[in-house]
Amino acid sequence: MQTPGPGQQRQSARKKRDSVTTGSFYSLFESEVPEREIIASGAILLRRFAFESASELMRDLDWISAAAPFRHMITPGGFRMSVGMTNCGYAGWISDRKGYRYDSRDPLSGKPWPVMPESFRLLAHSAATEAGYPDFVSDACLINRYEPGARLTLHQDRNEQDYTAPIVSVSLGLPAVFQFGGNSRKDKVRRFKLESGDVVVWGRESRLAYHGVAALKDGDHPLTGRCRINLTFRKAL
Ligand code: MD3
Ligand code: FE
Repeated sequence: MQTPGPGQQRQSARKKRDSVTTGSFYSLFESEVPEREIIASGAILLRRFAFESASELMRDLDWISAAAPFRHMITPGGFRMSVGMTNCGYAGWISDRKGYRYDSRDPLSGKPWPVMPESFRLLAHSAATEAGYPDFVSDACLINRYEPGARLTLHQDRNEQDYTAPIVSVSLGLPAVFQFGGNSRKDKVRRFKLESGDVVVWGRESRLAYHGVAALKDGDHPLTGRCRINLTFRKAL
């Protein structure tokens, strides 16, 4: 038998959970919590897609952050970002007084970023496949750590070479309010709650949409403690 991918594990676990926690009565409400929601054209939310892989992702994150610690980068304008960041893969996103860009090395150590673990690669690939991007190969994973009060102001992700590739994001730990606008900064912003295990695939018409994260509310999560972790998988090179 083939080893199930994270998506398959999730589906069987979800069926099991639903058969235990929902009976015929609650199944009436299943349509209100769809596991797959199109939030904009090109943007697909896969609720709890990474739920079963979450503890393995967190274990792999431990050795990544031991080799390349979370740090608060400085924006070109001289501000310290409230979100702590690190990277793994062939390239990592960095910011300093000189600008935003990808670099194959961690500026703190001068060494290449940690290798992208197999757990990360498999999850990103299976989510992208589920969302209609079976050819997605990510060469960079930016890892964001939000502590209470940390936020990310509205921005576009434009430092990647190829906008035809989607970005896959994985939320772990405390919930966050995600702000999603349009392709112009003036477009109205919609808000979504992203919870632990939620995966969103952002491609095509949504690839250059403005987005941000509201200040993280304090809390305590069994997986991460008092923080939220977000993994964003990109094709940067
Ligand atoms: C929509 N991170 O790292 S992930 C970022 O939760 C970033 O840490 C947020 O925005 C976070 O750049 C949001 C969701 C996300 C990522 C990339 C996108 C949404 C996107 C690119 C285009 C459109
Ligand atoms: Fe972004």
